[in-house]
Formats: sequence, structure tokens, C-alpha cells
Amino acid sequence: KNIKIIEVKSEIGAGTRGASLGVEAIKIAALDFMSNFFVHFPTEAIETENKLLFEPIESPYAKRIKGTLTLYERISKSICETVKTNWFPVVLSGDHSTAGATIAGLKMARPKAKLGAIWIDAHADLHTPYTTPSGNMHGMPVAISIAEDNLECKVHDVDANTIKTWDALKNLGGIAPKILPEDIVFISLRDYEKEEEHLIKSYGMKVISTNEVRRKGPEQVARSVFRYLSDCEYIYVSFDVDSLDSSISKGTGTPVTNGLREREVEDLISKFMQHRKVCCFEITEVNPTLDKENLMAEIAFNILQRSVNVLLLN
Ligand code: DIR
Ligand code: MN
Ligand code: MN
Ligand code: MN
Repeated sequence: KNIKIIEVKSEIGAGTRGASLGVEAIKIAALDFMSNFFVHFPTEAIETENKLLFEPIESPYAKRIKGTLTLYERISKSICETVKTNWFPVVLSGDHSTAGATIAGLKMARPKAKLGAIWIDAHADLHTPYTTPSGNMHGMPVAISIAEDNLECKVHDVDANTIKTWDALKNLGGIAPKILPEDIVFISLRDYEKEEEHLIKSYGMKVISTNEVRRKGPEQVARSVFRYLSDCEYIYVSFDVDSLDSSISKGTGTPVTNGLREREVEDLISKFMQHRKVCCFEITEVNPTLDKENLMAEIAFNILQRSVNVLLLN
């Protein structure tokens, strides 16, 4: 595969500051390992909206949502172009909010094809402005991709401007939804709110726990994931580093206990990368300002390097 790296050094969707430094931290990790990994691939950097961090927040239930829409337009266009010109995008992003734009770009490139997603994350990212406990957009990209409002579980009254921007996010590229709830697999999901649980239960969404990964091993898990997604033609893999256990994921905004070990994630993602349907891989939420000795970025780099090596062989 021809790999192109897409850098999204944005952190406007996170509640904790510092994730925009994650991409550079991963490159520093490469240098510390004396690896010339980044020399080998063309890189495209998406312009950010991080200046908004210095401005007052307009919509408390979807913070910096206008800037998020601007990013979605840029990122989806770039991903769409990358895929159409036969490159495999490896996306390195700051916070996870922009993963909905990655998905939008993949869908815009092939509007008729059925797209699936493997979401390796402690969180479901299924909130909407109507249900969010934090107002942080990184808790919403899965809801955006399935074009969900979750009004059944509504907790906030949302202002008209925010709703307009939210609807534009869901409908980006004139396609909604981008992906069906049944075509998403959550891995190591363990920290979610009742509004998200309602969606997971009512759609019967597929969840594979940390324990199941540990018990069955990477090979069997990968086989069952691809069997489950067998009617999807393309599959996107999103790796939020907080899927790793909090004992090793201090360098991320929202660490959670009972997560995966480094080796487990690495083996599992390597298996995923062997599959011909996998069309894009994203690593997100590395925050070196919260870390010691750049550990999170080093782990992310190891996983990136091994994943890309597998992709190059396929
Ligand atoms: C929580 C935390 N569900 C929220 N979400 C995180 O604020 O929406 N997602 N950390 O990555
Ligand atoms: Mn996430
Ligand atoms: Mn997460
Ligand atoms: Mn299906």
C-alpha cells in the first residue's frame, strides 16, 4: 500500500489542553528510538483552528463547534482526495473529535460503498449536544458519523445556532449517515454515560471488552470482527490511546482503568492491518503535557510503526 500521513494537530474538541502536541511527541519518540520512519512517507498537515482556545466559548454543549465544522470540511476533503488518488491515509490527530471528518472523507470518496469502523477506545464517543456531560466535541464523532441526535435521552436545551452547525456536521458531503450503527465495533469500551448506553442497547451495537480481547487473543478477535463486518466493503480503524490501561496511558486526557496492555493493542491492530478491506488508520489523543518521559507517544509510535510495516507488506 502507498501510505500518506495526514497530520491534524488540533485539540479544540478536548477538555484537557495539550493533545495538539501529540503528533510532534510521536515524531520525537521516533527520533529518540533513532528511527527514520517519518522520512519515508509524504505528509500533509491540515491547518488547525487552535486559536479558538484563546476565545470565549459560544456553545457550552458543543464547545468550538464552528471551528470543528471548519476542520471537518478541510479534513474530509483531504481524506477524500487521498483515497481517490489511491493512497492509504494514516491519520495522526490531536483529539478524537476530527475522526468524524476522517470517516466523512472516506465516505465521500466512495459514496455507494458500505463503510465499517473499528473503534478502539475506552469511550463510545456517542454523545450529542443534547446529551453531552462535558460539551467536548471529542465525545461526539461516532454520533456525528451515524447522524444521531439521541433526543430520546435529551438533557439540554440547545440553541438554534449550535443545532444548525451540528446538523451541518452530520450532513457533511451531503451524505447522512456515513456509517450504520450495526457497522461499528467498539473495542475495550468501558467508560460511557447512560445516554450512550441507551444508543448501544437500542441499536444492538457490537462491543468487545478488554477481557474478551485477553481471553480470545488477537487472531480470534480479528476474525470475529471481520466476520461481523463482512458486508462492509471498506473498514476504518480508529485508535484512541485511552483504550490502553491507565497504568500506561497517563499521557492522554481521559485515562481509564481496566484497559488493554501495549502488546495486546499492538498485536490486535497488526492483525487488523493485514485485512484487505482496511482503508485508513488513525491514532489519536496522545497528550505529552500530561506524561513523564514521553511514554504515551513512544507507545503510540511503536504501534504506528508496526501497523505501517504490516500495511507495507500487504
Ligand atoms: C465523556 C468523555 N463521554 C464526554 N469522553 C471522552 O465528555 O463526552 N472521549 N473522553 O474520548
Ligand atoms: Mn475517543
Ligand atoms: Mn477515549
Ligand atoms: Mn451489517
